[in-house]
Parts: sequence; structure tokens; C-alpha cells
Amino acid sequence: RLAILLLILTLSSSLYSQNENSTKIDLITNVINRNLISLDGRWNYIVDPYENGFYDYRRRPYDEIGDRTGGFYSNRKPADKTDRVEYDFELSPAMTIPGDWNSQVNELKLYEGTVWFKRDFDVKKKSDKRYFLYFGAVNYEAHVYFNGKKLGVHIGGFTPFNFEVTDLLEDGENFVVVKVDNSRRFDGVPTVNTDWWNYGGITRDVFLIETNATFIRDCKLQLNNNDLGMIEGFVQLDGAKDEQNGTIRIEEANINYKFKTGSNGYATIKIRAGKLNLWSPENPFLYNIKIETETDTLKDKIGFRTIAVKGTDILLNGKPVFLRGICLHEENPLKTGRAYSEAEALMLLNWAKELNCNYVRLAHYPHNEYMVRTAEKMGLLVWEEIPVYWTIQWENESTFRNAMNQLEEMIVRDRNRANVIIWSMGNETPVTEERIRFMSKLAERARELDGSRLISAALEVHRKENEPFTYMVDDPLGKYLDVLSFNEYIGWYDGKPDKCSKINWEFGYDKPVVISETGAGALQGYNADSLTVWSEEHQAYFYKKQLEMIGKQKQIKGMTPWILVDFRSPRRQHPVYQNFWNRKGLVSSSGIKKKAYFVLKDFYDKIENRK
Ligand code: GCB
Repeated sequence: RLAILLLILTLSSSLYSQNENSTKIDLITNVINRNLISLDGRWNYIVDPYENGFYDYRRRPYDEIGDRTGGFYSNRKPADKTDRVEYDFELSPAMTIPGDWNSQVNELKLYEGTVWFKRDFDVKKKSDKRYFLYFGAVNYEAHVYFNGKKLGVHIGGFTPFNFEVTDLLEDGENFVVVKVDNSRRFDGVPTVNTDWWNYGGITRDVFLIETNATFIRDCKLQLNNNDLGMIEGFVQLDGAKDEQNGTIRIEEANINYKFKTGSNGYATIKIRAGKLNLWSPENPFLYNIKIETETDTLKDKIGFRTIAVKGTDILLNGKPVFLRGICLHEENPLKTGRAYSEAEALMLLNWAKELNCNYVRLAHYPHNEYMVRTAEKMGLLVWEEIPVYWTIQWENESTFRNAMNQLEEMIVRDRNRANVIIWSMGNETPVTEERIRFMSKLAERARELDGSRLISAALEVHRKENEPFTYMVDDPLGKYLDVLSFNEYIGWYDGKPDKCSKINWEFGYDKPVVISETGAGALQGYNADSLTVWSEEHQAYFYKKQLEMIGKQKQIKGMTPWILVDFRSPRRQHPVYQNFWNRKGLVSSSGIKKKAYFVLKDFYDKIENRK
């Protein structure tokens, strides 16, 4: 018995370490401009609430003990009529990927747990190429298997990841199996309590990326904030031929820059450019960039601008800017599900544009890449955030690593986007020592990965002692931030709208202030007087009082009221006014603009014309 136990232990530990040393590599960026085989489409799925396809009856993971008969990862078929297999992907239903399961399958509307997905595909394998399996996002934990072998695990529902599959790929038929688990966890990021729908599934594009043996995996090209004529960054190769000569061509700027990568495949880039056509909301100009090395060519469209803080001003290309913004979730209210496509990004962002916004806060997690790129083309500045939301386990080391990983994947994916100006470390987190340590370390890492953008976080306000109408923002985390942001709901969660007229503000830092949230709920089509909550008139009145207050504060350099569109949330249970919808949208769940939309638009029009 001891021998058997030892055998199991060695087997499982060696297989376990194989998983740990999975082939997951650093993120491939700019994927839409690469050679792609799309794996979007219909995927078969098996709902597995007891994780029967993952654990045996002693709760041992099949993929760790190397048992291919029970584990769904092997996608086994009966060998003959005497062979018993208790699952079958092909005979199981299918759903569309990308796509969350809650909005596609009625019985799964509130489901939280494990669902297995499988997709077959054919490929003509080229012997001189490399292949990577890329996921735009899977919420929340993904175990990924390729032709029956485990590639690894990814945790975090809103950022991309990839695995190399060159050696596992067959010329001809292949299959991918993914175990997706969207159970909420106390140690998760976010944790168990959020005010949004926990859409599960493979919620963004899946690609097989074909690259050359040595390829350009990543690059960064952005303007130096202190020097309008200096483009800086790096090029990173991946592959055996790491020392190469390369060129960066930027045709519209007459740039033809030569570089050499070193023995780590890395080259530092410093391009002295002439006068550039700078990106701004009024002129969202993108240059055509072409990077060529001896073994690869990669294109992108990149805009150049500077973003900085001076005293209490935010300077875009050296000039003070007021951020006329709005918050949004990554949700399409019309189909009621996660948004993942360019068309959906366009629909949502158009509502922001018509509101006369020059800025959006992508709350509360990294949105899909189409959202960021579409905003960039439309001239919308962007705040991006990781889901460090409300009450994270601040002292838990693995929770911290999880948050860090999500931060890194977000920044690495988007650090070439000119419109992204603020990285947010989180939302409405409590003022404690542990949380300061946690979040200041994130801020430090964000600066390391991308020193060219501003760092912020949505903080909270508190009342000054013995002064009921003096509100302060002096969170010690503010010390680590470039922009002081906070959420306030005076007139909704806190008193009636006319309370706004009495408030004095004290900001503990001499920094630009951008209100990251304020808002009130209203059911579109419900009309009453301005004191009746849930009516459109009440929401419009709330905005009127808020904007009067905000308009007087000189230190406020922008705002993103909560929120552009009504969104689904299990926390919103009033049977008449809510029905699982947070109704703070300025646009309703059926796409109709509420009265308050026009109050805010009017305010933004005036601010724009003030200049
Ligand atoms: C907040 C949260 C946001 C909520 C909102 C609300 O402060 O940051 O996620 O949805 O309030 O509607 O209460």
C-alpha cells in the first residue's frame, strides 16, 4: 500500500509541476494585427456544478493524477460498445463564443460554477511557424487543455493570456477544452460582493496566433512626457534568433529608424521625431507604424500625445484639459450580456460622444481591446481599472499576486493606446494600513511598467468631525496618486439633492481632482415630481444640484458620473423599479435617453464652450 501511495505521490507531484511550469509565456500584444485563425464560433459545453469532470470521487483532480478516463479534458470517446463513457461533448449543446453563458442559456442566467467547453478545428500546420492559443478573457478561472494536454491555468476574468502550442499542434484536426469556473471567491479579485452581473464563460475572442520562429512579441512606442519630439519605448523579440537588425517606419512622420536587438531579443527605442501631429480628442490622429526585423514584420496604428499633471491641472499635450466623462460597464443592455465586439463598443461609446464627452471611465475591470481601440479612434480619453473593488483580502499574498497579474496584463495590452491616460488601482477601498501597502505596491508596479501615464484610484469621502457639511478627501493613499478621485452620492445615498448646495469641500492634496462617480437611479418612462425617487424628474433634479455644486469647485478637473447605461446587478431587487437592474444609467436598458442625460449634456456643452 505504501508503494502505491508513493507512486501516486510521485506521479501527481511530477504532473503537478508540469502544470506549474506550464508553457504560458509573456503576453503577445497587438493581436488584431497578427496572423490569426479565429476559434470564435460554436463551442460544445457541459454544465458541471459538482466538477465531476475535474475531480474523482476522492476529490483528486483527474489531470493531476493522470487519469484520462474520467477527466473531461481528454474528450474521450467510447472505444467500442462495451466501453462506458459518461459524457460526450459532441452530443452536448453548443453556445456562441465569445459570449457569456448567462445571457445565452436561460437556465444559466444566475449560474455560478463550472462549465466545460470544447471546440474542434482544422489547421494546416507549417513546420517553420510557431503557434499560440490566445484568449481575450475568460471569467473567472480557466483550465486550458490542448489535444488532451494541460496548458495551464489563468485566474482573473478580464485580461488576455496565451499559451504556446507549437509542439502539441497537429497538422489537421485539433481540439481545445476549457474548464471555466466563475464561482465568486472570498480571496478573489474582485471578491464575492460586486454591484454587477457575474457573467461567466469565454467572454472574448479566442485565436490561434501563427508567428514566425522568432517574432516581435511586444513593443512600446509613446511620446516622452517631457519632450514633445521624442518617441521612446522598446521592441521585444521572442525566439532563438534574438540578435537582429530592425527598422521602425512611420511614414506620415518621415521616420525610418534603425535599431539592433541584444542577446535577450530586446532593443531600447529613442526616436527623435520632428513636429508630430498630436493625438487629442479633437484630433484623434493615429500614425501607421511598421516594425521590421530580419524575421518578422508587425504593424499598428499609434497616436502620440503627452499627459501630465501640473499643480491642480491635467495637461494634455501641454494644455489644461477638463475631463467631460461618464462611467461605463462592459455590457450591452439590448441583448443583456457582456459586450465583446467592435459594433457594441461603437454603440456604447456613441452614446458617450453624443453626451459631448471627451473621456470615459471603463469601470470596474479592464474592458475588451475593441472598447479601448474604438474609443481611441473616436477621440475619447480613457481611465482603465482593475477589479480591486470594495473588500479585497488585503493581507492575502495570493490575492495580491492575482491583482498584480491583472494589472500587468492590462497595462501590457494597452500601453500603446494614446487615449489611455489613467490607470486606476481600484474602487472604494477602505482606509487601512494593509490596503495602503497592497495598493501602493500596485501603483509602484504600474509606474515601472508604464511611467508615462497618470495613476489614480476611486477613493471615498468622509465628513469632517463636528462639521456635518464639510466633506474631505484626504485618504493617505492619495500620496501615491497623480489624480485625486472619489465617488460621492450626495443627494442619493446621502440626503436629498438640495443637500449639495450646503457642502464645503476640503481636498487633502494639491492635485487635480476628478470625481469618479456620482449618480441617482431612475426608471425610464416613470414620470413624477422632482422629489419622487426613481422618477426621471428626480434623477434630472439630482444632476442639476450636483452640477451646480461641482461647477463651483475650481480644483475639480473632470468627472465621470455613474453611469452611461442601466446595467444588470443581482443586488438591485426592487420588483417595480429595478428587477435586477441598477437604474443609474442616463440611457435606459432599452437604449432610451433619460431626462438627466440632457442635463449633463448641457453642462458639458457649456464647459466646452467656456474655452
Ligand atoms: C458605487 C460603486 C458602483 C456602484 C454604485 C451604485 O459607489 O463604485 O460600482 O454600482 O456605487 O450604484 O451604488
